[in-house]
Amino acid sequence: MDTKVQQDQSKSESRRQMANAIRALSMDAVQKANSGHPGMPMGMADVASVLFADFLKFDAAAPDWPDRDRFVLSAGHGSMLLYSLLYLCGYEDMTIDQIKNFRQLGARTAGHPEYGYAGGIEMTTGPLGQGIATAVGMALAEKKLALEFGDDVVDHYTYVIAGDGCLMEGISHEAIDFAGHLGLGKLIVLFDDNSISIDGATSLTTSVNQLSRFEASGWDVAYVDGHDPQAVAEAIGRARGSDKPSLIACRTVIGYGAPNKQGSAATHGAPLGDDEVALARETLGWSSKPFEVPQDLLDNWRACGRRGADTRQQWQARVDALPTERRETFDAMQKGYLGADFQTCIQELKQRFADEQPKLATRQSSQQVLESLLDKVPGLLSGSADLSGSNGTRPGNAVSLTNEDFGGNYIHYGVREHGMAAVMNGIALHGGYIPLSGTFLAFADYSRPAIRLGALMKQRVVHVMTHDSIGLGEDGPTHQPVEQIASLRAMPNLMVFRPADAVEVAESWACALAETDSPSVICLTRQGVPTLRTRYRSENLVARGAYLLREPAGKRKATLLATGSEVQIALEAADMLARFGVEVAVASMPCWELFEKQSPEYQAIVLGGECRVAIEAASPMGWDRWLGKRSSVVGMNGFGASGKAEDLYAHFGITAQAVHDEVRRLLQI
Ligand SMILES: Cc1ncc(C[n+]2csc(CCOP(=O)(O)OP(=O)(O)O)c2C)c(N)n1
Repeated sequence: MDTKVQQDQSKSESRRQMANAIRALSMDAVQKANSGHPGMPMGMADVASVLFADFLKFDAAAPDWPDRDRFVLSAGHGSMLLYSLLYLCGYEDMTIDQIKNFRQLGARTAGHPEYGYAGGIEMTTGPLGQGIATAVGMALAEKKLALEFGDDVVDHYTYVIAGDGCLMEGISHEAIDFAGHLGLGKLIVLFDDNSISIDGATSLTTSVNQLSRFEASGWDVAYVDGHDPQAVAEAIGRARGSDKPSLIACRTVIGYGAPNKQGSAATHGAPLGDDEVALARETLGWSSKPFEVPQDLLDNWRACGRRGADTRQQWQARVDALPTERRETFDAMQKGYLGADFQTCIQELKQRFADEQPKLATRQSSQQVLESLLDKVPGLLSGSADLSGSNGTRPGNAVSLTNEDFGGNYIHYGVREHGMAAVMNGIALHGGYIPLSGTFLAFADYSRPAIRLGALMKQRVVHVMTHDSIGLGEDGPTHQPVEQIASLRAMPNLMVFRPADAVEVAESWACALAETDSPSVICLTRQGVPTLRTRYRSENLVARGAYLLREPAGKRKATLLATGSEVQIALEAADMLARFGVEVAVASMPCWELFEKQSPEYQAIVLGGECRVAIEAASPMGWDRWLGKRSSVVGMNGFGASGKAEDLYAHFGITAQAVHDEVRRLLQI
């Protein structure tokens, strides 16, 4: 046997041993927790060992090193695969006690990997398909940042492990199509091609040829035996050389090593059982006790964890040697700073809007705000799901990012709302850019699962959602959001803004961008609205969540609470009531989540006395939290209709007259 063959064989043998450590830890942790998914980690252990031992650029001592390769476990149910790898490689957060406490309250080893719980977890998966789509955003950000700073500073791959489930989900279509179109050559997906999901064989539910599907989307594809380390290594090596994204279908046996259960759905999501675990130990030749890894093997793994340390130091030296301004810009973009001119820019916009008092749709004033910010905020990356002209996310100074030129600051996401939201999460997680993009508010439902993960991971992502009520008019009830605002407000960590005029739009943008640990939705009108804040004040009133826009001249009899385009209706109603001798206050409430954070004293000042009427052209659900006993909501109690905006407001009774009548009814006068 020649030396090369001998070397290859001994390397493969070493990788198999390393993989068995993953298998043992995974089956033991699931067994101890009496819950979890052993099948996937046992099946993909060989592939993961090759990836981590021979390819992945990382340094376990520096999980946040910006130029590390990203590894996304899209098939998040196989979390023990990731936790085993992090422990074996010596990540500080992942101790053996964490592995022993798999899935227990307070442990870093949650059922599905949770972003922020431990270094080395690049994102939160769980909902299948999100990982692969988020990874597209990471790879996109890498390619753009590399263009901007050069591959001396930015040069890393994004690897994904995805299963049948991830590839069945619709979002995978949006993601792979987009990645293929953009030619994200440093995105490499390792497909756990085991033909098993929970219900049994995937032949029950799908006949798709994944290789053909990916190939048709512009990917390079390969097919390997996932239990042959050398074949896996060769395929990854080839994929790294491609200028297209790559899919490597790794043929694996789910639960590999469990003699009676491997290859069956029984290993997918249940402990193997003590007897089968014991038999698996025999089959794999694993004689160590539960949670013990032989020292030489652990040493091998720990050496992998340190493998990237030199590379990282060399990278740091190159960054340190950059001209000062370049280095400062790179650091500032990594930290997501908004730039020195950000606050001045917002104040100038507010001053201009207050002076000029334009009657503009808030989507239009938002476009003006963005036009100013795009030049000032480094790394601001706009886009839209094919509604650029309608959403106002593409101001005149936006430059399209295309597959030929990544230099632009505007992404045409195509008609892919779900994929777009996930890609934005990936861009934010990667670092370097601040993503924002637009669609219609009614289509928030299409992107909701990704918005939710962004909220769970506390990522600064801005979702511009226009055409925010029946005020959009003739497109009718399919396009008129009714329940979306309430449902978005129900989502933890998400800030929902519904500004009333141009000044509030500028302030909403200031809040959304300055808040680095929450995503935002900015709901904007299609129809024109007057400027209501006609006197310039430097204070950001939207940051209070709600504030009194009109205070009564005499004793306050009631308070009108409104958001967005309905604030002007509230003001008209207040005038009508004043003419009748009834003094009411008008509170604009552009962001409930921020109002919630105010002191009870401030809240009491805004909310005023007992009698309150809320006005919002949307589902009344949720308003009761701000209303007292004598109160009501003027809103939508069903779907909208097709017609002119003003006719629709009259038809659905969302008018100043209706508000006036409601106040008088409540006051019994
Ligand atoms: C959006 C979503 N739907 C359903 C689930 C529940 N679920 C978790 S794993 C799984 C089956 C996945 O099959 P596969 O990707 O083949 O994983 P394997 O059985 O090979 O581990 C399902 C339906 C989920 N996590 N996310």
